[in-house]
Amino acid sequence: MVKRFEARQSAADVCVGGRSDMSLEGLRRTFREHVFYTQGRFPMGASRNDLYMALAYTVRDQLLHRWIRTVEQLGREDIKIVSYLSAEFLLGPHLENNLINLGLYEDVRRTAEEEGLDIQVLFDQEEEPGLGNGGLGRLAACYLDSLATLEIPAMGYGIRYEFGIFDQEIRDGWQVEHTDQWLRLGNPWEIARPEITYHVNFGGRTEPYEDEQGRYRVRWIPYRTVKGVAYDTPILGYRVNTCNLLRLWKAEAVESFEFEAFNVGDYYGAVDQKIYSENITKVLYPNDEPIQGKQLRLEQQYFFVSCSLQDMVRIYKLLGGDLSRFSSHFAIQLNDTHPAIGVAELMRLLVDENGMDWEPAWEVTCNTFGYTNHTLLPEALEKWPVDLFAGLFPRHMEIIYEINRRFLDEVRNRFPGDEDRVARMSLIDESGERYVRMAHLACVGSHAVNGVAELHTRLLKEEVLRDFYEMMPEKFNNKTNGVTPRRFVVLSNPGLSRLITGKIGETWVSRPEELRRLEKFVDDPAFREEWRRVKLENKKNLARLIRERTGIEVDPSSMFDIQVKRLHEYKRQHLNVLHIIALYNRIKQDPAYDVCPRTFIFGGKAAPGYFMAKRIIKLINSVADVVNHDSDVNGRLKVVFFPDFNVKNAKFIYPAADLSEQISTAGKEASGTGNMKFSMNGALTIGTLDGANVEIREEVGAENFFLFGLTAEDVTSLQKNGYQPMEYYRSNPELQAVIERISSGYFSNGDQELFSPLVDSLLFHDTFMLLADFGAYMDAQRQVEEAYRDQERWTRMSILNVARMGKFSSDRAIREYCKDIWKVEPVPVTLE
Ligand code: 4GP
Repeated sequence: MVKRFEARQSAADVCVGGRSDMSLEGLRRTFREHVFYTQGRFPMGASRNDLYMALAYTVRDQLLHRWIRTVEQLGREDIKIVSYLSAEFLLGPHLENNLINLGLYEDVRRTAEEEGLDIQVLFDQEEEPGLGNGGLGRLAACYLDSLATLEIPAMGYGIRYEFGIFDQEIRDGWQVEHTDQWLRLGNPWEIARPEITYHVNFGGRTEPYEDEQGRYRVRWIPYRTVKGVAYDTPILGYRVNTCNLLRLWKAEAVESFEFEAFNVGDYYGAVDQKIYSENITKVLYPNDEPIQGKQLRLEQQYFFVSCSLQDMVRIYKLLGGDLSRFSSHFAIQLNDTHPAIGVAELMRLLVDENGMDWEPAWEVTCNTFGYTNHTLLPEALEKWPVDLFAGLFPRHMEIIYEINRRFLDEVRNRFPGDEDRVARMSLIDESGERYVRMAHLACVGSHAVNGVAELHTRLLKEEVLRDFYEMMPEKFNNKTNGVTPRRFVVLSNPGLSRLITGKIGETWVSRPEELRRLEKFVDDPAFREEWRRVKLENKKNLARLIRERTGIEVDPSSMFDIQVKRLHEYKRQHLNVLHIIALYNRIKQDPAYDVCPRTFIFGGKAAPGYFMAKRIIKLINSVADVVNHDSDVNGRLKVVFFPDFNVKNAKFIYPAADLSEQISTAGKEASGTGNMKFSMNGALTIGTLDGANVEIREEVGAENFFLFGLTAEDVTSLQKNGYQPMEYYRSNPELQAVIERISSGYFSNGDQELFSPLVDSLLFHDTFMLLADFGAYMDAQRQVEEAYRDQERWTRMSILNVARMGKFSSDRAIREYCKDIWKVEPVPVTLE
């Protein structure tokens, strides 16, 4: 009976009319129905959240139709699917983005208005899923958007953290963390799939045995088993019917374990088991913390990777696929090393669970995986103590040893007698305590390895992964990051989008190369005037928000100089602060000093355990307190720390920037993506030759970019020759005065201890070479000031930045991944 029902129904049958009706009347009716039937309210009694939920469900109904059709397509054996494995997806609010992609934004805004609702208030009601730390997680979200927009069959796989990245409050200038309770009021965008579950094992031991054909086999007898349950979120592309799937896993207890404990009367034991299991997906780890020894994090990684791979194997078998051809159906991308254990897990699934021999299984594995590296910082390269790893995953440890044994044989073959190289390349670090090197596992088990900007990829080849590059250069390729113009221009900057569309039509949204056509309007004074008007409006919006969140009044006609990103010493927010203090000192020395009025805006979270980063936040706020209230400054400089920078707030920040601060130490920032978001919104960049800044400058033209500072090569050679920060300090009186301001306690009510860790670190170590770059940075800032004073010139530069940023659309990046790494083609989805 059930089967017959299934056979007769196609998506089109179910979806004609009814809730997928896109007419205004249809939307209004569906919305009212959801208020009543889903939320259980009369319109009069509906809370803001009820109304938001009802609207979200109304929009989701539109997605489901497309989603079901897309999933039907995925069920074809001849189609290759991209599977993006990422421990983080920093999606941002769904509602507005989905409306834009559906092309329903205006209709729904008007309908809401007619119902007496302010749509902005409903947008504000949405809690964003903060399932990521920063760049890496947001990149994954942009890539999902582009995959769907380009009609590529794809799934995202990750973790459904109950608590995402913490909420940041600034109290007395310090960062205070609060748990992020994004699921508190329900999540209308996900669909629980309690029927899609997998068991994931931990601990225990392995045992050899002979199978029916007398072959040597190994089985894993685990100590514990946890259940993963799928939660699916639809990801719709821009103005297409492709609606892909983001499948996030939640950990639950396996019932049988509970019952066993119950049966022996161990009630608390049963509950413990439940708590233990559920812990695995409780909370996202803030990055930038030393990860070694964080057992739970390793458990999280394995948990989601195992669920995801089991899911793919199940899907493939369902289609009748032969596992020896698995890689022709799935292209799996490892977003950094967090899912790298997948290499060993796929081997285990193929060999142990599906009886494949090692060699063909290894071939499948290598053909399936690609690996993206996101960092050059040695301390961020994941490695796990062998004892911890083997304790949790005894079978994977054996598999990794076997992979390593075979791999090191190859190394010895290629480089006879070079045992140093063998030790360097081994999957096991044996230089002291023994570690499993996850990046090495990812390199060996993937057919493609990529960095995220040209400079980054070059440095990977030359330094971090040099041995691997020498042995297998064909694996290495660059994929410069990109960001989605839908969220970061259309949604965030409607004023600018309208202005652009008015001039060149709206095709730029999916083909941003076409923004080039704006160049011919750069000489049109009326266009430039309009351009400035839009920027000013955006700055007024941000000014309002700043007043609301911090109480600080800022002047929208001043230059908005913005640095928002995670707090990290290598990103050098404190170099920015040194510049502010230098300007302040000039004013104090001569109150008539002609400073260009500026509002310095900072935002970003520090990892809770990162002492220096938290101190930098305190410094920013302390400097803000003094500068903002000094009558000599008289409002010409303002400093703001915008609390709780996240995707939702970002919407107001990027479009309001005049100047974008991209000032990391050269060779440290893999790519950066904020740099792209700013520039696409018409901000000019002051930056070092680091990450994607290099390519941005190439695209927009050196004359439209404020470059300063050491190159990556300079940094390396300075380090080699014994960098002495003190020399720079001694030879620069302005720098001395700046440091003196801080260390004297001027910003800390006379407390000379508060910032001494920062000052000492700069004077005696300065790992990130702020002092070496300070002079050049000051000069570049002077050029910024000069340019800004000439508003016509500035506007031209701003227009040219936007016109030439097409390359940095995530659509371009995803096209490259599809062609060079995944070998996949678009599969258009029709609604009939
Ligand atoms: C970040 C990198 O630091 C950043 O340069 C890059 O743009 C971004 O990944 C996306 O590729 N890394 C992380 C991380 O966010 O957690 O390692």
